[in-house]
Amino acid sequence: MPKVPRGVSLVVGLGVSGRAICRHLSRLGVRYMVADTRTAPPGLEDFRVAHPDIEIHCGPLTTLDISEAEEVVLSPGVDPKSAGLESLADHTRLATGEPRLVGEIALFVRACQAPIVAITGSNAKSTVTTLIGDMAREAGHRVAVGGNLGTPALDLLMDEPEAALYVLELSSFQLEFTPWLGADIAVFLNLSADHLDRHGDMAGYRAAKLPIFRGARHAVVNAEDPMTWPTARLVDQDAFTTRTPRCDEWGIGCHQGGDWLLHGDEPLMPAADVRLPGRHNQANALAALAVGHRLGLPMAVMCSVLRRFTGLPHRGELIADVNGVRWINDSKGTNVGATLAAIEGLGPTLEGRLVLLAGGVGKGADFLPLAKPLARFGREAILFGEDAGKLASALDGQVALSRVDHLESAMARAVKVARPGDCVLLSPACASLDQFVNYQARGEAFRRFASHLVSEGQS
Ligand code: UMA
Ligand code: ADP
Repeated sequence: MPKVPRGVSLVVGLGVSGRAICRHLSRLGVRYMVADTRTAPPGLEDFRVAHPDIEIHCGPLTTLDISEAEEVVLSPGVDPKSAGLESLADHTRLATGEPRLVGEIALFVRACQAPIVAITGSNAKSTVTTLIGDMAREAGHRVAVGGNLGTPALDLLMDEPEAALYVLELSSFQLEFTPWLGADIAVFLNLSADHLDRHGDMAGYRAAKLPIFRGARHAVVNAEDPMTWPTARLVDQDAFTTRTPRCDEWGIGCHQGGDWLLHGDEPLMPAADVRLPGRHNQANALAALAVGHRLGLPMAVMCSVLRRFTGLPHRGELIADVNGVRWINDSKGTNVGATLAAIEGLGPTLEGRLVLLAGGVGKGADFLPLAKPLARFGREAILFGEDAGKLASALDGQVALSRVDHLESAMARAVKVARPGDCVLLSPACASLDQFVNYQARGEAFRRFASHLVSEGQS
């Protein structure tokens, strides 16, 4: 069996993070080789050209002897329970006493000199990360923004080494192999069921995210969700809420006859001036304000960003209004919490009802929380993909249901059932990987269809 030689590190995974890890190790002059559990990972030939001297092993890890590898750096998408890795879980490196199995962020922390703002949660990470980045940039800071959002953290270090602040979106997959983070500000936004196929249950999922607080100087947490609180309270801990704030919480309350964002009893701006729609996005705005305040950013600058920011693609994005029917792309709604927020955020704003397009890979989630809001706001739920059956069982009797094979057929059905005043909402509550390359491809399919309806002038 091929073997990783003693003293040589192993990078597992040839995806976006794996390639960033390799570039970083090459620059540091560390000896390493690469393994990918797939027999033909995408981008293999390009990698060989870029790194002609690096040995690559493709296929199950059980066919590679990793017992003497110096350190194994795992890509986030690789399940640490994969056969071949089990022997490493409890090992530490003799030289440093650190775990031998780490992720990309462990390497980032070792190399990063500037303060880090780290953001996790089940939903709204990308939105809040982007908002904080925009606020800091607008206030004149040299800021680099990335992580799970898209640009790997190690690529930021390489491409933007002069940054004075790194704002990172971190997933549970990244955090569970981060032995020490030391963030200046650690933000835990919310917790709802996701990735349970990997983490086992909610306790396991939360435990994977809690390393966000390791070594943190400040925390920003959700006052309404104790699952986001660190196990031991940090001295400097801020909380946001959509209720009237207590003490110096960040919240929403009545001022001049309307809802305002408040810091304690200090009015900041009318809630309706936050450009992003819905109460859930006002919570996101408050989380970003709490972080920005800790960073010392001027309130006027932060509020002007909130007035302007229209949101990221595939997150509650209005694509078309055809004959009085709005088509909204929330393809990034890949778990129940996100879809719940979309239904409850949009439902009350409609003259008509919601036609929900949902389905895909449910990742072991319980879909029952969607039943009541759909009974209240739904016209029909059109279900597709691998877990359509599980969704149907959870929603049965609460809202009209139809089952189709694919998103294309779901959209065709939506054209038939939606009435003026309704909203056709793609918020699948599931990952896309059974039928699409990623959630972006799913959202683009929706965008093409809805845009075509506009050019056809029909609904
Ligand atoms: N894979 C294997 N064997 C391997 C390596 C990867 O089968 O040896 C598979 C994985 O199971 C997965 C796919 O390849 O299906 C990609 O995995 P990866 O670890 O190579 O992923 P990267 O391309 O490095 O992208 C990762 C994040 N992906 C995951 O965590 C699955 C990206 O987040 C992130 O933008 C990128 O690093 C940069 O930091 C995506 C994501 O879906 C958007 N994240 C999840 C989420 O947001 O819910 C956590
Ligand atoms: P993440 O990076 O955590 O996936 P995004 O900002 O990309 O977060 O948003 C993901 C999904 O979560 C989108 O469908 C969005 O509409 C929804 N969402 C946004 N804010 C919230 C919130 N505060 N609570 C629940 N869902 C939210």
